[in-house]
Amino acid sequence: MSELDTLKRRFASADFLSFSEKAPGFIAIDVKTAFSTASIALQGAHVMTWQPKGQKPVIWLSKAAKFAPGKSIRGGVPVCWPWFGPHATEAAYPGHGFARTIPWLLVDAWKLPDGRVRLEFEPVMNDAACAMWPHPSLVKNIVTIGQELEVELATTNTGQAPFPLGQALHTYFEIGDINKVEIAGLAGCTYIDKVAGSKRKKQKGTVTFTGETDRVYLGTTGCCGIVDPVLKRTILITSTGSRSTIVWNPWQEKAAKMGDFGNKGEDRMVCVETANAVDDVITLAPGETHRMSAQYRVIKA
Ligand code: TA6
Repeated sequence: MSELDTLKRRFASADFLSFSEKAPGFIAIDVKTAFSTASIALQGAHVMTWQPKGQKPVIWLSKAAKFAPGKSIRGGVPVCWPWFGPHATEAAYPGHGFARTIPWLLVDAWKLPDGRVRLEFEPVMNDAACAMWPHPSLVKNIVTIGQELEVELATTNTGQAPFPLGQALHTYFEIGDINKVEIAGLAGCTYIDKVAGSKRKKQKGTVTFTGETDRVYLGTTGCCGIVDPVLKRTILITSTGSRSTIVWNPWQEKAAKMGDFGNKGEDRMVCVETANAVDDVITLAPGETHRMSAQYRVIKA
């Protein structure tokens, strides 16, 4: 029996789930709740879309996204784990870790008493992943879909030695116009400006966009907002277990080089990523579990 048929059979009673293939062997899970709809790729336990009823999509997915085993999806909520950015010592290792490009299993899915739907995923650690990550560990991605979207990464050190843990929920948000949005809540934070030679600067006021923007904010407090005057809404982002926030828009030239943003897709997206990166990388002691979560909610601007 195929993996798709196995999933359909196992979750046949879950009337809030349906399964399909976006491409051969590339399984997507569609979730319908009383509050919103969402879709999640099994590869990477990758939330691709989330749209509350009465709202435009909140999570952006490129119209030119590629759905192929081992290829990261442009958009959604990529899981960057167990490192963020380039590997500390191995240049040949994939940027942002391997979690987003390996298969994951849907280990459970259920409806909460309040009508939200919760799905729990675990990765299938193949030989390549184990070779890059020699630390005994478990990781779960727990996605809760309702009037809000919540994504939580839980990592447990099951070994006898501590290890460094870098991670990010590399979330792409749908906006009306990158030239007009502002990000509030990061004022006063130190950030690494990756388009200015990784110089450390201090954020003054809100973040606005006039060109390629790639910043790692450090020691962030866990709450910021994307103020969007075009879509007349604010997307509130609250997080737990995270001390870094990355803000990214590639702008036209870099987006064109990446080739999977579609026609001016970069004008309609901004990444605000909940993370632990650079100075904020975690050292996870044996037996310890670290949880990092992000919650997204739309309020009228
Ligand atoms: O989070 C920002 C960033 O690190 C940028 O530097 C850029 O590389 C972006 O991630 C996209 O990375 P990806 O591997 O998904 O193309």
